[in-house]
Amino acid sequence: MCDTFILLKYIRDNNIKKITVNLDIDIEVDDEDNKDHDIAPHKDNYYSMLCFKDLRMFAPHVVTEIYLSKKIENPRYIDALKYTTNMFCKNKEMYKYYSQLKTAASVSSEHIGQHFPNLFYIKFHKRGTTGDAIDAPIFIKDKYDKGITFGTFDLFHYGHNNILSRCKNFCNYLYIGLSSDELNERKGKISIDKYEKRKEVIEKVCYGDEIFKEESLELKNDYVLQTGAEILMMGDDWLGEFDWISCDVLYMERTPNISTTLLKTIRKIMPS
Ligand code: C2G
Repeated sequence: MCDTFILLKYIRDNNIKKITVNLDIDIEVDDEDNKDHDIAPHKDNYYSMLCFKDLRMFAPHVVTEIYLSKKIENPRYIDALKYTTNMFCKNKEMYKYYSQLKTAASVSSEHIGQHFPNLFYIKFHKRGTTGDAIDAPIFIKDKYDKGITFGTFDLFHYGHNNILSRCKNFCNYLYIGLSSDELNERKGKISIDKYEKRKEVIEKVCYGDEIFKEESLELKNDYVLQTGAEILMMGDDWLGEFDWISCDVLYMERTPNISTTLLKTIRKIMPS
């Protein structure tokens, strides 16, 4: 398979389907009965993208995921970004590129109200990062079975809530590695809320199926192996940091304008 393609995941007849749009040549569809329908292969790139738009018109909001193997340079393809919910990038450089594009779009009056998909960088374990990787059925059929995430979750806020709920969306069973007070001290980030209090709060939000103590950053891979997690999920402040871990790793956008640091500052200025 060519290394330059877009993968779309969409829903039709209550079933999740996928289309691979090869940017250079044609379109491949994952099932026989769709082949001669509205997404038949075209030689021309432009028509390939038209097919994508047609699909969106037939059933709005059904194109849920797009996976890019290559940065889109052609403005005609950039249009495709308007028609999807989640966009997965193949490497962190591509992620940074689209992240900047998104930030620029959000502040430019020209782009007010313009939709831009949620961005992700996914590092596939073992499957490499070439075009073949996307043929693995991970995002296509189901959620991952077991997922894992880590954090301090001090002064729990809606940014934490967001990431945990999104992590839970990607897996059936979510492990949360909650950093120990000793680990925080070693990192020079003494938490206001101590371990038991932080754990209690996380239990209340109910996204995690199992919470355990993270004693060391270096043990991440051991935790992954012990739990059998197939995907590690983190915010993009950790972009690329855990690519070495032996499971798929997904980085997602942080919630803007909120952080524990900000809350600590507010507490200092306005002690209760
Ligand atoms: N986060 C977010 N949006 C925010 C703030 C945080 O999405 N506005 C995410 C972070 O990216 C992280 C998770 O919430 O994935 C937990 O953040 P922290 O509590 O700050 O924990 P952190 O110090 O990043 O993790 O092995 C990692 C360690 O346990 C520390």
